[in-house]
Amino acid sequence: GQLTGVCQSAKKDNMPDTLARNPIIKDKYTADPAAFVYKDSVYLYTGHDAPPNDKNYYYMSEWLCYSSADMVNWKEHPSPLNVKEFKWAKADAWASQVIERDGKFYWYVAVEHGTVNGKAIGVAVADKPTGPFRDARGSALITNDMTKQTGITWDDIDPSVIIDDDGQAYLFWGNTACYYAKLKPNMTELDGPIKAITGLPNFTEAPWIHKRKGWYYLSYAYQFPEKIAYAMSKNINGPWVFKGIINEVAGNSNTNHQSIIDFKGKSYFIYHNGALPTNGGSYRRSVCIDYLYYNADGTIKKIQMSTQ
Ligand code: FUB
Repeated sequence: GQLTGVCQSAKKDNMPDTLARNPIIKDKYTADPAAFVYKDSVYLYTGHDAPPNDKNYYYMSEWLCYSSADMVNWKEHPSPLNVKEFKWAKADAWASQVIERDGKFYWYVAVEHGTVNGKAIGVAVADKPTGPFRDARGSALITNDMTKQTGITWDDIDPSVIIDDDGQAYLFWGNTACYYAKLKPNMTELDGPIKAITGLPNFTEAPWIHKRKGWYYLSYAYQFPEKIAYAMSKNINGPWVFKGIINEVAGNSNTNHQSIIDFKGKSYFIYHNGALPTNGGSYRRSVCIDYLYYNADGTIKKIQMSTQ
């Protein structure tokens, strides 16, 4: 597909000074970004908002994949995954995240389950970051009857995955309650109980787990319309210490859904707003990227959104 980005004069390290102008994808509505760095590139996975013209709800049936070597020029790859790939699911290609382990790529996704009432989390696998991805289990990894904290049917959404330095993988997810569990080395089965996390005030959804310089960071959507807040811990099992808001409500979008990465020496905050001029809003969202800066003590400075 045709892509965006402004051409910048390259510096010595070949990284341009500025980012692509937000929103970075202008020919489709994109939501729920999840980025990861593999070899020399960033791979960015998004949902695809596509409701009928006169409808306002989350109508999403496929995920999209983009890559960039400089955070400015983004290449679109053919959609590597559709909700139809999960035979046990019936709809809703909601938020997701991809991670690599031993040369395979695992894509954790939230969908609507076909027979267990409510949302569920599945996992797909591929040999390349651009797919094609195939259902890795033939069944959901997490279903609504496995989590009892909230009484709602949509608390099993927004998976975020990390492989710690000791090789242990963890899955975080949730809406209203934030859950986490260990994953087996095969990345497709839980390895132990599901636990609910405390100490995250106004947790709405969209947990994103990352580790940097010995600190674990758990960022998440706070209140509704959503701001993005975060907590820090020296231990992935907590206790988590709330550190405040890093991003305000993203313009005219009720949701905000962040992804945080380091790439080639800089840190990035990737999120969505509703800034596309044609019908952009809460159900027609657009992925944006701005710089993220850490303080010397590891805390995160407030994001300066370059577009609302
Ligand atoms: O895109 C559908 C839902 O909206 C996601 O799962 C949430 O994080 C919110 O962005």
